[in-house]
Amino acid sequence: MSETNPAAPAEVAAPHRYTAAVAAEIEARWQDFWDADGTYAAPNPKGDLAGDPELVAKPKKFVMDMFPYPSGAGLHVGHPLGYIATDVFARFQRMTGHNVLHTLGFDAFGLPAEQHAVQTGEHPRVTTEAAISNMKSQLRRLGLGHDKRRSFATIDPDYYKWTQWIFVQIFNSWYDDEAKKARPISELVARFESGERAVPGGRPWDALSATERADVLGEYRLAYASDAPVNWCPGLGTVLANEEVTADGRSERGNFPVFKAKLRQWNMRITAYADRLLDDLNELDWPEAIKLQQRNWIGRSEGARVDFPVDGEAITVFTTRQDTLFGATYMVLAPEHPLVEKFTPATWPEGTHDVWTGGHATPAEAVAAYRAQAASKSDVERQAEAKDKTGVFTGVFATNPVNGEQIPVFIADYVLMGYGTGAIMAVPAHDTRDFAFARAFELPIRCVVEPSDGRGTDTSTWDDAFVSYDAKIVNSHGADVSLDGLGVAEAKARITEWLQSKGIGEGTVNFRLRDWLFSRQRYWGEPFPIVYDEDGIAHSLPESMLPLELPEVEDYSPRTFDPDDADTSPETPLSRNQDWVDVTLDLGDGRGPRPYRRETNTMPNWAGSCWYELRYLDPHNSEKLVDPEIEQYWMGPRAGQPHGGVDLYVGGAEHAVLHLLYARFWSKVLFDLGHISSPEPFHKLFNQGMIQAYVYRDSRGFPVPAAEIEERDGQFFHAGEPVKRELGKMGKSLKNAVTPEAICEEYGADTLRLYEMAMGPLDVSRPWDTRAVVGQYRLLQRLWRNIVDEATGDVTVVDAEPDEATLRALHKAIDGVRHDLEGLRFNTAIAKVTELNNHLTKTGGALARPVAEALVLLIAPLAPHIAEELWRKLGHTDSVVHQDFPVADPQYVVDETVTCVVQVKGKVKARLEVSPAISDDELEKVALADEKVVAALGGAGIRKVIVRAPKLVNIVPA
Ligand code: ANZ
Repeated sequence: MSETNPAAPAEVAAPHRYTAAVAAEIEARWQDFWDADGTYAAPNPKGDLAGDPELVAKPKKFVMDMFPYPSGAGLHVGHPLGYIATDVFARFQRMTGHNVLHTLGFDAFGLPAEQHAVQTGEHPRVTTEAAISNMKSQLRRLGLGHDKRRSFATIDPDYYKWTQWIFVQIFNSWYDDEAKKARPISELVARFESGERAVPGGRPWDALSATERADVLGEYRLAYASDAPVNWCPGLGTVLANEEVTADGRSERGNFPVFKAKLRQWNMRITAYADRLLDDLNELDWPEAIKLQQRNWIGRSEGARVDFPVDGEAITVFTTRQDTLFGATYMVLAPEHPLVEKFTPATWPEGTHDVWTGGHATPAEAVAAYRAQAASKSDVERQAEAKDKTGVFTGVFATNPVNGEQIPVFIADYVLMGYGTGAIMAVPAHDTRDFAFARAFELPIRCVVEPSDGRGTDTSTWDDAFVSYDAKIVNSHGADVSLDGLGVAEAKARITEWLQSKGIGEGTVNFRLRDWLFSRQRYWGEPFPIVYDEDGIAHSLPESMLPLELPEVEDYSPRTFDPDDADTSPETPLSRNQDWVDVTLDLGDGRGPRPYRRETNTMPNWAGSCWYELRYLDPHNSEKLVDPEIEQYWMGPRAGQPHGGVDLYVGGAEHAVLHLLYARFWSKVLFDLGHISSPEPFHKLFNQGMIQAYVYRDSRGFPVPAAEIEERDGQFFHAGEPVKRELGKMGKSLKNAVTPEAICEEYGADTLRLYEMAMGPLDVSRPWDTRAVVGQYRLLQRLWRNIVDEATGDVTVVDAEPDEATLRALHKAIDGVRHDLEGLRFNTAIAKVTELNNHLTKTGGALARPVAEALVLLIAPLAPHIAEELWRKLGHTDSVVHQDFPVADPQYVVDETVTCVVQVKGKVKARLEVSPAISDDELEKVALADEKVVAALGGAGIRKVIVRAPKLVNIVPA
């Protein structure tokens, strides 16, 4: 580190007190120094960021924040909570012998800038870059120790070149179910060519046309285009991922209706990784709540597929309760199920109940009417438990394979096309929804699981289904299989075996997870590195053509439509740029220059955050995504982290399933293809709480500016009028935003940092209270005063040995703060520093140098500017940032003494005050030398001494 001491502070008005003005001067000066010095540069083992080999040889720590979207509104004090926390932790790690990588980039593709562009015609890059630079200067003021050489934004073509490159890798690979990993698609082609693997459809590979081959490969590629039903939001003019649609079937953003529509869209085959995404969670150090959300999202269900014959076809159902097959009294298909069209007979068959027809003259009419009605509802609406069950009979009966019974087939919207097989066998006695449906449609309800709650097996007396996994099967025997008397698990096993032996079913695992819809009809996103040839076949661009940059356009908006008009389809902003769309390229595939049409969708804004941790490692590499040696150094698997990954990742709990699942998926693909050594991106995850704020509302319920509130006798007033106070979010719209600048101006950044860290445990949400900030300011003032003479500005410390009481206070603080910082308990760490500082203030007099120095080092991770300043004042020439964090001397940490009982011949003869750390030998010596013990022994010899340090000595005289 540099030896230079930056210029001394400008003269401040005497006395030399720590004031906001002093803080401002110190902070700006050290921030400049750190930048110029490269204090936070983390060296790589090689490449352009190679550096200090001694630092590289240390154990690494990669400490990372979820990177921000650069909002034009700038930061309020709630935003940097996590950034300060990771900074404190990173600083502590630097001081405890680690090479620490800590930086921050920007997740900069996003809708607000695009919407602004749509409204004003200003290029989103312009507003985004302005927002980034504003945010950078706001963050700089907080003294965050970032390695700025490693920062980037996802909109930088140098960055999204690699996002596109990763897309190409994913497009050009398939999931080998046998090897359980992704492999290059060329290997699959080779297997088809050689006949090692049968081509679906049965024809030899050679016999297929180019289009047919492309179609076959499309069924395997990990990134593929399909016509699957998607969430189309005419009001936004774009399709949305399931995760972006609210529980009531509207767009999360904008609250427009969302419809199911069949559109050709790119998807990522994340479902291929469902099992690995589940299994590998076990090795991660993540909050259990987040792991649980991922597990539920992936939704693994073990069950069976069973075929029910109908008219020479078969309806395949997915069930998790194959043990209840004998209780299946009807079937239900999702209204969209393709078999529905095949079945529907011309007239209602014999045995049709009136209630089944919905009052329609023919099955075709009934089905058409019901389908139209179902199409207007969201999946969530359709699945709602409480809702009345609706449906209609299709006019056909299927055969229950276990007992040959003819059971009616319905369509009903409580069965979803997108889950399982889109068809169920209904067991009304043991499934709540089936029970409600059966009651409404007068269908038989047959008990096949013996109720354990005393209600009996006569279902006509039941009010609801009997649902249990821990009961006996009854009424379940057919011609050649019986389940009677078995428990649920045994019955499942038995019937699955039977189904398999008959070739009419098999055990299977079903996942709730769907493939990830990856296209957006947007301008401000990464263009797809995909072109279509004259046959409409998709080709990926060679690496030499990346990055494929966004074209300049006149109009940034996707076409939006009447929000309620489902019969519309997307028109993307890129599609209107003929020069960019229609190109002649030589893709280097031996086919020479040819005309192509570019893909005109863009990637969703999750893409850029799927792999950014990797780019921090080697941000300027133009040859590779990341150099393997560098990736291994920072991310590779090691003891306790079998899947490698970032050592600490801090962010909000709202990213439980989207970003965190997508990033894990990309890591696994890149790992399988050999590009990285870490199959998991984030080893340890921590969710910080939110900083909330009081919202004040006037009599009409409108928020009034929080800064203008007066408090009198516990009542709140604005402009003389009483207002109501509640706890809410902080933000401009609620007129309660407090900016970090305002607090920095009043107290300094160190005070702000301390206050945010002291407010409560990091994972708990807490209300902001500007009036309480001054408490941390006072701590820093007292700390300063304990070291600096306020009259002269001179350091007051003396070269002396501290007294015993001070040593105890100091080492207890050191011990506690060390543990607290390691465990992210910053609030209690601050409490311990405060306690020590109070002790020193109370003792009075000049501090002994070792105490002053330790105090400064203790606070350095939390309040780095004042620590750096005091460290220099104490005469040091190098930065406090890379000093060793103090280590407690155990002799001062333990409680001062414990009482030891000394017995002679079983009787207590003395009580000694000894150190709890005393050894057996030493205690024996002390006890034998004690006056009372000597007297009790009366000169007799000693046969035996039993010592149980530190509490007991038992002496047996000869
Ligand atoms: C018969 C049965 C009997 C069922 C019983 C449940 C209880 P999970 O655990 O969430 O995977 N199901 C299957 N596909 C469906 C679809 N597309 N739409 C709506 N429901 C569907 O749920 C699996 C169960 O949900 C399956 O097991 C099926 O009903 C239903 F006493 O089959 B079950």
